[in-house]
Amino acid sequence: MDTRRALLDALDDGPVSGPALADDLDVSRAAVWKAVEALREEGFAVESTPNGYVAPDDPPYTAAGIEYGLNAPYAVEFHDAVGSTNDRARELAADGASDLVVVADEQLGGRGRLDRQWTAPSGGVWASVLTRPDVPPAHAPAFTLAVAVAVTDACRELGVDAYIKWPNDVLVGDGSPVGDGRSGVSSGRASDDRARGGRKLAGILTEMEGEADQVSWLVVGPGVNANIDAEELPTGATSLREQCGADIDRRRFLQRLLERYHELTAAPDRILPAWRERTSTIGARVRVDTAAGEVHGVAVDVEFPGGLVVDTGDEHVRVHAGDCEHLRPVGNER
Ligand code: BT5
Repeated sequence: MDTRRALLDALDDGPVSGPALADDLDVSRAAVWKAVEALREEGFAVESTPNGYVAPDDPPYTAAGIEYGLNAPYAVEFHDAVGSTNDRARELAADGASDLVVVADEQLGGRGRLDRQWTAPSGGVWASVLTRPDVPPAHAPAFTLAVAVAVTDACRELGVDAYIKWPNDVLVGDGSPVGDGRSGVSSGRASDDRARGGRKLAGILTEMEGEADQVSWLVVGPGVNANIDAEELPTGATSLREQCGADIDRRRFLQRLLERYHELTAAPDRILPAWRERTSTIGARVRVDTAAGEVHGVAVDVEFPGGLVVDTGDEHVRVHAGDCEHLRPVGNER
């Protein structure tokens, strides 16, 4: 572990004596001091007190702030603005990096699936997690499901009633009558919401490279509309600011998301059961656009590593990728 991260971890446990940390890490006192100075330059205002160095009360949303107190083994690279965090993570993957999260306040060229645009103004949680899991490429969809669960749980901790639409959307509101006070749905958008089965709070873009039987690198990129006005987003989208009526602590939110993602990917058996509990797709009448054509029917299950099982009335069809539309509000079924 490098001195910077060791220092951040030590600060999380209370005041840190520079000389003691130097001894613990077997580095010079000057190296510890340099690490302290570097954190301060990053905006992480380490205080010097008679008991030693102390972390700031209100850590910033920066690399140091996100790594501080993070209970997951990822280093963070933070950008005020970047083209796409997934593109940056792919560059780092090509250089051999791993266990790294690229985070940006704003993306100038955010991407959705199939080269669609992703609107990513300042204030969002735009992140790409780069790992090299020891699994075959066919298992990659399970990582999308895992991060969808992680995003959903982080939103629910804020009191937002988020749920997952297969395969990669996190939505709010299920088309319940407008004015029920549950979803913050504005009347102008109600019919849209019903058609879509909710308003989109987050999306996920997963990309990878691999050999026949082994993933080389995997980038899972959640994008969450956090402290953004809905007017800045495409129609049908919502944000945590809108849902909560106030700005959220993006640092804490991203930490929870990353911790949950790490927890689930370390115990892959838990991913599917957790996903099933948080989705509105199972039980819904759906239309899925796939490369091979449209599939209509009732979604009955999700199977490892992430395929949707659709009962068409004649047979059970397994869909591995595609855009899914809920044709009927799921309302009470959820
Ligand atoms: C997705 O694609 O939902 C995946 C989005 C992934 C974004 C993250 S941000 C961090 C990382 N870096 C990246 O460059 N990307 C990832 P898809 O299912 O194809 O949905 C795209 C569609 O969602 C667009 O065509 C719009 O209709 C809509 N959309 C665009 N921006 C949106 C936003 N901010 N919120 C909600 N919907 C949006």
